[in-house]
Amino acid sequence: MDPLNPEIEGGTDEDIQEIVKEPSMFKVLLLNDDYTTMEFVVEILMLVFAKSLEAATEIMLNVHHKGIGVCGVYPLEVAETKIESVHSLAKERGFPLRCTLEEV
Ligand code: TYC
Repeated sequence: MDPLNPEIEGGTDEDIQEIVKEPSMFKVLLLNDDYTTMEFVVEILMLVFAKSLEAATEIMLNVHHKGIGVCGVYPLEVAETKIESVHSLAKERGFPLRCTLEEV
């Protein structure tokens, strides 16, 4: 089956559906820990996820109380790049802050 010509090349309905589907989106999830400062988490949310001070504070407090929370929803490569930025900035500052992703 030629992915560029699924109908002509005899692709199944499933093949065709897969090809025309919107790209998958991924939630970036922030994890709580006992060592990263609240100020640093807010800074990260503003810098990496373009949140306002108010939105960043709300997300940070939600993660602090519940253990996990959503920073945003992005295509895979964008989500992965944001996670790398978080981990590298946290490492630079000596914080164990972690985040992960989950398909929507
Ligand atoms: N629990 C941290 C503290 O009390 C703050 C914190 C919030 C850490 C959110 C990580 O994703 C996090 N200093």
